[in-house]
Amino acid sequence: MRVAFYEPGARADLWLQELRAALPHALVAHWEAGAPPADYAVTWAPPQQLIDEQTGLKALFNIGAGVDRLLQLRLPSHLRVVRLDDAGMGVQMAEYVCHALIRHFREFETYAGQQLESGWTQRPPRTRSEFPVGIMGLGVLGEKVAQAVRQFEFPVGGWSRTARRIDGVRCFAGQAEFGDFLAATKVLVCLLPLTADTQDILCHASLSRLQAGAYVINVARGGLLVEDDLLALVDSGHLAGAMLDVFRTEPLPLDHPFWRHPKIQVTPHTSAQTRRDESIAQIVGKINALERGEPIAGIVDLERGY
Ligand code: NDP
Ligand code: OXD
Repeated sequence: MRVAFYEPGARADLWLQELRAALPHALVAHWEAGAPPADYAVTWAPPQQLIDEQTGLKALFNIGAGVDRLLQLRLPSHLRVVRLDDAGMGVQMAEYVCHALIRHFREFETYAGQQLESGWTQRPPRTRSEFPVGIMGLGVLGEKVAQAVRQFEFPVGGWSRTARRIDGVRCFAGQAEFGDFLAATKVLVCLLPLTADTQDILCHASLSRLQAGAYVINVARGGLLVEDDLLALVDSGHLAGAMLDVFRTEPLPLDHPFWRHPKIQVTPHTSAQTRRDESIAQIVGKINALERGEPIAGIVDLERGY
């Protein structure tokens, strides 16, 4: 069996070394133009040429949960694209979102400001029922985040494309229930994939339907959020602020107003990093399952875009 590996980052050699160790009977090689036909490809941000040349792939594994970038390429409709299914990212997302939520709810930013001036003033306690959390996207990561947020006894809602049932989560689905979902949300967490249907979904029209003083946490993709609309709504006071991990342009340009905005926190696309060990274990497990003719999870619907 041949496996073609492509990853433009600095850690490509480590991936290759560990993939080889996990697939001792396979020939695992860095993909290069003109490479022999492979049975599987394991890639992040591959070039179009890899897709065009490797026409006999049984599956192409994306080293990430989001496939928006991959789906910008011209892919044959029969190509089986497999994305990462949690692989250690769920717990990181839960950490990040709970941190952002609690930092906002408990006003830790205010205390950090006070400390700079040796201030000692307790803020009055806030009530959880006044901070309902709404999670856009109840997939692998969204559901994990919903469960983590529930542990802190916030009311939790969620919105997905098709109807879902999750214990303790008020579920909304589809366009018909989008308005009700927004109106029921004070802390919005975005965990949607970036697709033709979700591009720019966080815009003036939707964000202004959130409860007054709402807070936005975007950990999915920058293309979901219209950044100027968010800024305008924070500056008008309708939104209390935002914690953002993903941006329309990454790295965030040095002159971007988010850097210096007192009500916006930014992190460098780090809310859930790909864990090499867990990802390789998952990918190798799936290659072995496919070789045995068994079904696998995480196959992307190319038409739907996720
Ligand atoms: P999943 O595919 O498991 O879940 C996607 C969810 O979004 C599903 O609940 C789906 O609905 C819902 N959805 C999709 N389209 C729509 C729509 N048009 N309207 C309403 N709901 C919709 O994805 P994951 O949970 O694994 O990952 C989510 C995203 O998180 C990734 O696509 C990626 O972009 C991002 N991500 C970001 C990372 C970071 O470091 N910042 C790290 C990892 C992922 P349904 O259930 O009905 O299918
Ligand atoms: C992913 C990411 O999609 O890291 O996995 O953003």
